[in-house]
Amino acid sequence: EFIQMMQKNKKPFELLMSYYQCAIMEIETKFRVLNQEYSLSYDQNPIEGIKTRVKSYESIMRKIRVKDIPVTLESIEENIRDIAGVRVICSFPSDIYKLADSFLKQDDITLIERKDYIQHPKESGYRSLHLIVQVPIFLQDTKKLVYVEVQFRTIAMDFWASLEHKMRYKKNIPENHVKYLQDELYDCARQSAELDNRMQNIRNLIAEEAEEEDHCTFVTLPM
Ligand code: 0O2
Repeated sequence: EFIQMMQKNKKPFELLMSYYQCAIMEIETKFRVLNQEYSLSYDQNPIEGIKTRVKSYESIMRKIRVKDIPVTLESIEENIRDIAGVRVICSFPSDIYKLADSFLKQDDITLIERKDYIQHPKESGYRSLHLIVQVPIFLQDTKKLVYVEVQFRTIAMDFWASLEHKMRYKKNIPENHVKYLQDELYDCARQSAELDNRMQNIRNLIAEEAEEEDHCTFVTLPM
């Protein structure tokens, strides 16, 4: 059904996909700007990397089937809200919340849904902060609001999720191995969360010490 719809609507479908690409460019630029500002104002680079993707046809098709979505362009556009995906990778969990706040304060961004899998990890052990937002893109004579999913992860969260994602889509893993791998991955997720917290604490301590040092320099200045 999807393939028939695609054949009938090849051009409009390609156009819709190009809007998602434009929305990704808008969002990616916003994060590049924030990173630049943080690096100039605080000598910090909160963003380690940004990955982007437009959902593949296969993945869109799978979602239509699983969620039983009507096969029309309008319904795909309204119901599949993660066709445009931007993944922002940070070093520390605190950077994730700081960036998400600055991003959501921007007046052209509308928050549609927020899922905090860092505070509430998934059963698999998956951690990440997900935001579904709408961003305007400006076309020749119209403004179009486009859904984008932004996933914020630390390096450790991303490392874990990439490996787990590989296992999730691997077929032919024997049943007893699946259970072993799930348990191992869950344990790794727990350990990586602990590592994130310990690294965050070290960074907080270093920042506090630096602040105290600045303060000391200030009070010991000669009169
Ligand atoms: P892909 O290949 O990354 O595009 P939704 O189906 O999105 O409407 P859900 O489950 O509420 O419903 O969405 P959620 O939880 O916000 O997660 C969607 C995306 O988060 C997934 O996209 C993955 O990218 C990621 N994700 C969620 N849970 C897991 C997990 O347990 N392991 C890993 N590795 N990634 C996860 P897609 O479309 O499933 O896949």
